[in-house]
Amino acid sequence: MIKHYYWPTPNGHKTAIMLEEVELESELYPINILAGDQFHPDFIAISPNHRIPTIIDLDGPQEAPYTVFESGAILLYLAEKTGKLIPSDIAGRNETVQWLMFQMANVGPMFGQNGYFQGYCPEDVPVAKKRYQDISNKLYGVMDQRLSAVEYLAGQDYSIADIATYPWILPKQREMHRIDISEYPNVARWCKAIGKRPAVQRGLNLMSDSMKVGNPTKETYNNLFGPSQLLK
Ligand SMILES: N[C@@H](CCC(=O)N[C@@H](CS)C(=O)NCC(=O)O)C(=O)O
Repeated sequence: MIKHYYWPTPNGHKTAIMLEEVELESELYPINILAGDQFHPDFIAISPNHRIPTIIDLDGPQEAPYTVFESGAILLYLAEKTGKLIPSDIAGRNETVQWLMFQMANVGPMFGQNGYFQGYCPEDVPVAKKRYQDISNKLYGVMDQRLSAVEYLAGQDYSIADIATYPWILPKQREMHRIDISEYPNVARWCKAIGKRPAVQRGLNLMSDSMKVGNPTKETYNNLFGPSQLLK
């Protein structure tokens, strides 16, 4: 049984999709990051950087509960636990880890900054908007090039690298990041194929009505981007 600490955001979607794909039994623990649930000491005890997603595997290694935070680490852990969605040969495994790291180190943080400056920053900062939009387009270009040669990010098979990346490419994200997908036909093809998977659709549906930031209130803004973030 996996305890799943979750809120329906791009990083949260990754583990929701993964749990559906590998068909592990899970129990949902919503952490409302708009309301500040992530700062509760009980949550920080399992997720020191107060971020969702986080899991506790009640049937962990050494037959004891085992906690994992950071979405990339969770995907790897669940893939290795189940033997699914990551190849077992060294080259195939490393190809998958490489594109997973590409998402964790580039797509997530840079698209996140893009979204902040396009959608939430209380000041208009054109230089930051341009910088992060340019970097986002550049990363789309890298993925498009890769997907012109292979079916999925890690090669010919669907893997945790795709699960990590797909939630950041959804139409809602592209709109916020000011991305024109028609400039990236291979990413568009890949996106369409992944969106057809029933497990992906079920994962994306999990609490799909709850992440409506819209125009954040002062409290919501503070919890997501303001002084609360500094834990002081
Ligand atoms: N690198 C982390 C990022 C996770 C992350 O930023 N989660 C956001 C939601 S998408 C969150 O929990 N925000 C609450 C907060 O920052 O306090 C991961 O991939 O797990």
